[in-house]
Amino acid sequence: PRTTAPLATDALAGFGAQPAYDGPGAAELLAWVEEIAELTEPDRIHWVSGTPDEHDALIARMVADGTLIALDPQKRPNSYLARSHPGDVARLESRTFICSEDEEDAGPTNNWAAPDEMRRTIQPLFRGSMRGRTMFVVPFSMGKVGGPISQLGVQVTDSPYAVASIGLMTRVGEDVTRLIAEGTPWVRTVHSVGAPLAPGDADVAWPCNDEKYIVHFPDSLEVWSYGSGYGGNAILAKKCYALRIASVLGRDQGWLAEHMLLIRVIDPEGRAYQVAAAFPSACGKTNLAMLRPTIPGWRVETLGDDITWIRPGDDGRFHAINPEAGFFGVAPGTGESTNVTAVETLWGNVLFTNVALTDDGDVWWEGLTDEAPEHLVDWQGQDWTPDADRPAAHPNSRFTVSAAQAPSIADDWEEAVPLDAILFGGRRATNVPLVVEAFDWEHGVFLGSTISSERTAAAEGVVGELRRDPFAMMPFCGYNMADYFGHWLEMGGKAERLPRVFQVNWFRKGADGRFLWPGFGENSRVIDWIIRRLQGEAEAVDSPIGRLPVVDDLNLSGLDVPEEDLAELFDIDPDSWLAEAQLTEEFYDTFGERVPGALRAQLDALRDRVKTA
Ligand code: GTP
Ligand code: SPV
Ligand code: MN
Repeated sequence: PRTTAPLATDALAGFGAQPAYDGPGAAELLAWVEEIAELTEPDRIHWVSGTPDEHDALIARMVADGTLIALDPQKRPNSYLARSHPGDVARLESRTFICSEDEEDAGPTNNWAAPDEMRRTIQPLFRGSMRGRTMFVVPFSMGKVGGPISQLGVQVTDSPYAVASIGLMTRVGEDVTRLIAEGTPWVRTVHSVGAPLAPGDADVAWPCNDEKYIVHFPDSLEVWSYGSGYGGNAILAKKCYALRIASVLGRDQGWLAEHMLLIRVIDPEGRAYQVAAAFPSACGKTNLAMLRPTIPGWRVETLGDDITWIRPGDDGRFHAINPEAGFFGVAPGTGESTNVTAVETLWGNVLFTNVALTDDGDVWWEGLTDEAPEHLVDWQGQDWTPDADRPAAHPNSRFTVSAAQAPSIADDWEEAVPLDAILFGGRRATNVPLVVEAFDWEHGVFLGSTISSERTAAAEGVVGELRRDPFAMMPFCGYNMADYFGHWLEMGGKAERLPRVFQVNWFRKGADGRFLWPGFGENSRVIDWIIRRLQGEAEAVDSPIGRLPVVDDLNLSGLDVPEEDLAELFDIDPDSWLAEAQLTEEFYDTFGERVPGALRAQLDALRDRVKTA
């Protein structure tokens, strides 16, 4: 028999009571929660209030039951390690579905099933899936509560790890429930790890199910996720809502939901510019968001590191917010020499997943320090020494931490900011130069639509394999990507002063396989050129693929990049670009007639420029 009475026996005692709100939306919310509980049959319902005390109690319970390992509070206060099931470490694009009424609306890049059919498939999985567990009801806001660009949602979940993560990544609280009760629209999201417990069953540290479904119903604004506890599959406010569902809202309402970081760049004269950048998963957004410039006088403030919502404003400009409240960042490669801001952000209050544990109760991952400790417990709980032939931390191990904790966070990071530039990038060993500027908005949209990038560990698949990832949104666009390209073109008519568009690539390699560009803090030299372009103070030369810097105009002082590497970083090989154009044509063809004519024309124009160069 289900009870809403608080448990008397554990750390969560005294938390979880149903809030009492009146209003047109209250009954609807209650009815929905009741309906999900009828289906999933939890032992108990806990309404999350979002207070710090409740968060602490939740963490205490997870430490007590073995879900989390507490780190040494002297070394890293209030910080914890979760080790996932070895098969539940990343997003699962093959198990992600966009169930629009019309298959064409999902497009060829998404898995699709008819909504009714998918409901028939997943209903039996959710039936009784929360038995023996607590169902948490988590009201959240993306963007500050009540903000002009913000959106609300509720996640029900049987994963306390997901609840704690949502608490760090979004704004959770009763003020959200109150807005919902008053009638503010909200998105329904349901999550179950798919591991019901029979009476007397012992639980495991990371419950999940071999069968996994991450399902979106864009027409009814719902997300249903089953079987996985991993961030992108379980924190439904993030990729499922803030990108897949929100991109559909953006299409219908005239705005953009993008896989972009958001920063403020301040030049030596104190002039500030806001820049958003779309790079695919594990391709450098968090790092650029926390950039510490190596060139004197420049500063970067962090506004967001993964998702940006953009709306046309009354002033003829685009305005952007970071809808999240935390960072769910890639751990490997994060160290003093690459991202010191992240290292400082992680001083405490962090939820780590799948990193290694040191013998003195702290964490470690590849790249945190140059040398690995002599002994570690790896992400799967096994003894590890530096001569092991496997990494100590999973390549997609992550940290979850409140954004406010970054020393680089802008004072006004919760407010909307006008957008001056948009960057598109990817992980490209060849062809794509360090930086190139679009000729205009339409060409910029073309650049975004042609982005390819080498696969990373952030999702399942072969790491390193080149694949298309237009606008870094391939796994996140909730509708037909050709329509999405069209939406971007249309957005160009919605502001008088559009952001300028650039393409960047920190990952070009020499024939010997080493990165030609030092990256990280040195990327400030590219940002410097981009900002000076906005100011009309830097030169560019037209090339077949866009405007390139005059190399002498890049600030390279104090940097040891050999001449020939620099030349290679900007080399435009006509044959490779014709081959690239051919691949783009084949990619466009997968969408058939739906690709906007303006982009086909851009492709023709690119070929003409390459041939006549
Ligand atoms: P998601 O959270 O998956 O969306 O990833 P992200 O785009 O925020 O990627 P992140 O900044 O976490 O970087 C991923 C990996 O790329 C890390 O291992 C970084 O160390 C590495 N990286 C980031 N910037 C650079 C760079 O400028 N050069 C090189 N060589 N590597 C970089
Ligand atoms: C990504 O994969 O792009 C991430 C991590 O930012 S996740 O939230 O898991 O999608
Ligand atoms: Mn991401």
